[in-house]
This record gives sequence, C-alpha cells and structure tokens, in this order.
Amino acid sequence: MTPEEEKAHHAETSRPSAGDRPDWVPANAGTAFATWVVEGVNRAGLFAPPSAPSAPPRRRRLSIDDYAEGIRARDTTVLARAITLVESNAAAHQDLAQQLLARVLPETGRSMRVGITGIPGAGKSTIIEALGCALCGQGHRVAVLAVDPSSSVTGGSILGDKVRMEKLSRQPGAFIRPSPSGGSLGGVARKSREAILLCEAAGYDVVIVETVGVGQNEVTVRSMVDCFLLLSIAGAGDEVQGIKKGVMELADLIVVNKADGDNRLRALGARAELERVLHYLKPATEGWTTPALAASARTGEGVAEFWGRVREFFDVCRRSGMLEERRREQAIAWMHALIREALQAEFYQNAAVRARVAGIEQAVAAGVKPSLAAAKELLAAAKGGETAGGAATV
Ligand SMILES: Nc1nc2c(ncn2[C@@H]2O[C@H](COP(=O)(O)OP(=O)(O)OP(=O)(O)O)[C@@H](O)[C@H]2O)c(=O)[nH]1
Ligand SMILES: [Mg+2]
Repeated sequence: MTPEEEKAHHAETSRPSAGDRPDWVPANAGTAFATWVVEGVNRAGLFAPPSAPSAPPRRRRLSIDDYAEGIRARDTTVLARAITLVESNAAAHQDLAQQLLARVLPETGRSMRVGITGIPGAGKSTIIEALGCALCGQGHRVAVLAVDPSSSVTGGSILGDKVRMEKLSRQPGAFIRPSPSGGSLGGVARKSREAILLCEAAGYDVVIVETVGVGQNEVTVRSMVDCFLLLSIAGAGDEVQGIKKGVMELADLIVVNKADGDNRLRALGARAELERVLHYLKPATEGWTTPALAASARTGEGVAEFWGRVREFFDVCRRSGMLEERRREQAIAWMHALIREALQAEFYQNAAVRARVAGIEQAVAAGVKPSLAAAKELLAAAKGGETAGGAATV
C-alpha cells in the first residue's frame, strides 16, 4: 500500500492513523497492527456505564471528639454533619447528639438569636440574604436556619428550595441550613433549637431562624430566639390578621417589606397603620417598645436601619437583664416540653394503650363514652399495662 492508499484505507475504516500504533512494536513491524481503538458502543447494557451511579465512598464515622473539635475549629462540613446528627430520629444518633450537645454547651449562648416570620413570599429569605451579606462584610459570622413544619406534612418543604440564598452562601462567614424534614413541629423545633447551639459553638455570632408564618410555628420559634421579627407587606391584611393570630404580640420588631417602586407609598401607609395598632398592644418584651419600620430587601433601603434597631433591642435587653432572664425561662420551658413529649410518646407506645385506643376512640366518636371517662380509662390502662405486662384491667 502506498501512503496515499493507506490513508484512504484508514479514512474508510475510520481507523485513526497514528493513535492506534502501540507504544512498543517489534523492530520489523510495518504499519498494520492487531490493536484497534474501538469507539464506545452506546447501546444500553453493552458498554454503557451502570445506570445507578456508584455509591459515594462511605463517610468515616466521626467520634464525639471529632465532632467537638471540628465544630470548635469552625469546620462547616463537621457542623453540617453534627446538625444532621441532632436531626436524626435514630436512638443511637440521639444519644450521640446529646453527648455532643453536653460537650459543646459551654461554648454556646454567645450569639444574637433572631427569628423572622411572615407570610409566604413576604421576602424573608431576601431580606435575610441582604442583611447577612452586610453583616458578613462587617466581620460577623452569620448562620441561617429554617423551621418549616409543613415539611412534616408534605414530606417536602416550602422553604427547602427557596432558602438557598446563593449570594449569602458564597460568603465565607455564612452558614445556611434548610429545614429539617420529618417529624412533628415539636420534633422540628427540638432540632432547630439544638442546631442553634451547635452554630454558636462553631463561632457564629448571629443566628437567624426563618419560619413561614403559618400555624403554630411562630410561637415555637419565638420560644427559641431572643429577638423576634415579623416581616409584613402592604395589603397582606397583617394589620388585622396579625392581631387575630396574636403574632404581633410576639414581635419585637415589625418590618413592612417591599417598600420600593409603586409599592413604596402603600408600604409606608401600612407601616403607619401597624404602628397605630402596636400602640394598643402589650409589648412582647418588657422594657422595649416594638417599632414598625419599612424596608426594601430588593433595594436595600431601610435594611441597615432595621438591623440598627435589632442591635438596640439587644443593648436594651442586656442592660435590663431581660436577655438572660428570657433565655433561662426558655430553657426551663423547653425542659418541660421535652418531658411532656417523652411522656406522651411513652403513653402511646404502651402495649395496653395501643390495644385499646381504637376501640375507645370509636366509643367516644359514637357518643357512647364521654371523652373524659375515655381518657381516664386509657391512662389507667397505661399504668396497669406497665405492671401487668399489657393485660391491664381498669
Ligand atoms: N419588590 C420587591 N420584591 C421583593 C422584595 N423582597 C423580596 N421580594 C420578592 O418577593 C418574592 C419572595 O421572596 P422570598 O425572599 O422568597 O420570600 P419568603 O418570605 O422567604 O418566602 P417563603 O420562604 O416562601 O415563605 C421573591 O420574588 C423576591 O424577589 C422587596 O423588597 N421588594
Ligand atoms: Mg424563604
């Protein structure tokens, strides 16, 4: 074959002309070789990679020391894993989590714990992002946690996807944690409360908890933060709804967001209206008058002023001793909440209760048995069940 013929032959068989010549060849070898670089065949099952990606390498189990040291060293990967640990419902993880919390407890308590609530779409995440970036710029370390009880109902999360806060997440001093999923609101609250402690131990001096303003969660978040903020928008009816739900009474600060563009005047009007209503309410924190402000998370206008008021709140509460007192009360109330939760779980897991609860429910539903008598019967069954091994009589 002439070189031309050889070239044509290669083109025809789409055989690369140089690439298939092995590195080592016998001294007398010509241009023809038995090796051939074959193009991959893409038919399913032939040379295609397995459809399921291979499992990532198992992460090394961390010991309590690893967790504690990682957190102290401000390692965000370890912090994230520690939060996953406290979020876990597995008994073994919970034991480990409690040991870890006991270990880091002396390092906690040194942050400003701020809760933000408001109806979906009020701009909570946007304003947290604007504020968080500004605070990181001033050298603060900011952790953002989300409490979203809807995740326990839907299995997903209202906040989950939206809590990304991409700009803030790129700040080296920021840590963002979406909502834990699963479990009751109580369970979600426990996890968030413990996550706050872990963030503090990891040196975050501002911890912001975002919660969507539906149902009971405002009260839950109020019970774990120092300063509670209601984010409102003009025309949301918060002026009336807020009072009805009692949320305004929980708030240390109300901010009417989206005070920009065409909406600016309406927002200022809503702010004035809220301030009038606040006048008639008992302040959420003794010695502090809850102000109503207007801001725009989008333009940034009013955001610095709002943070200024938050700082002022902390100054006032530190001086008056309210900050410490509230935290002590919260810790004690939380202990009792945990006791109630444990007793309740124990009760409903009791074999005698489980055996009888459906029947008694039916009797109550049919109006045959009064609720109080039914409750007493089940409580007695639970007590008897412990001693009589489930074969309780009333
Ligand atoms: N014009 C204007 N739009 C805003 C402002 N703040 C937020 N938005 C917009 O409002 C929408 C909702 O903002 P989010 O920050 O996701 O609201 P959110 O309260 O966190 O919502 P949920 O997490 O779903 O409860 C987004 O499209 C924002 O861009 C603002 O100050 N002005
Ligand atoms: Mg949000």
